[in-house]
Amino acid sequence: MKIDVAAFREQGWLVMRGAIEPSEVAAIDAAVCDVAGWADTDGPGLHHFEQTDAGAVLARSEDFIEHHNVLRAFICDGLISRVLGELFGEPVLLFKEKINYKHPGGGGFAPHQDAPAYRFIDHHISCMVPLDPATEQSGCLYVAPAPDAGTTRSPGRASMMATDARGRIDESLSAGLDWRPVLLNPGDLLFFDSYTPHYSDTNRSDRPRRAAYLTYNAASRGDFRNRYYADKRAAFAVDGEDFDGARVRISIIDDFLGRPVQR
Ligand SMILES: O=C(O)CCC(=O)C(=O)O
Repeated sequence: MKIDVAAFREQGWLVMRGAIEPSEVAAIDAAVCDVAGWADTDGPGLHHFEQTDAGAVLARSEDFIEHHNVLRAFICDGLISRVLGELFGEPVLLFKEKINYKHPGGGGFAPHQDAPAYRFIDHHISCMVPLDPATEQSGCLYVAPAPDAGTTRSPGRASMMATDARGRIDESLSAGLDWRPVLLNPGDLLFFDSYTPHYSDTNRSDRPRRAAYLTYNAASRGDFRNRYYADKRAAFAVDGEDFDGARVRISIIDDFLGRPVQR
């Protein structure tokens, strides 16, 4: 399968259609269900819930690869890390892994770039692996070229846009971006740079819109995964599980628009 490295560098994202065989998609789907089950049974992983009109639902799971062989092999040894090797121009290491479940009524994400949320190193590339159709109704991602797209992205912070205190792209700037919906089906992959502006809406469909997001860095920069999760868990222990009681804290930055669970 051709990997269009030039297109990725030019626009900051790359869609590969039908990259994963249906049998492998089915295996990943089953594995994601295992991880979701851990959230209800005090199993491994870092899990976050949100309130919807239908009740409290699982919003995100992270930090699970040590506990699932199928996911570890897919994430660390499969096609995705090979494609990332081409995009970075060198071997890669996993920085973090997460699943966003986006149940019906689940929150969207305000316009942001991921770079400020991913501490310790200034350049990452993520791969979105949809497990359900990502449509405008179900809350697909919208991406936009960064204002200086087309310049070299690695390893500088040249494409970082001004943010507000919550870490979201300033509204005056995000309003002027050329946003494009990324419509995906299971089996497709979306690769995007940690400086690529993106946002998504609430899921207005009647089915979950699950997707895994797998984030990598160039191996020559070092292995930061353990440090990232130690830091994130420590920050959550200090700062709690919400921002101002109004929005669930699932990231280092305040970009998620989901509501805290009512207790
Ligand atoms: O899953 C989504 O709808 C958006 C995900 C996202 O932007 C994030 O997790 O930072």
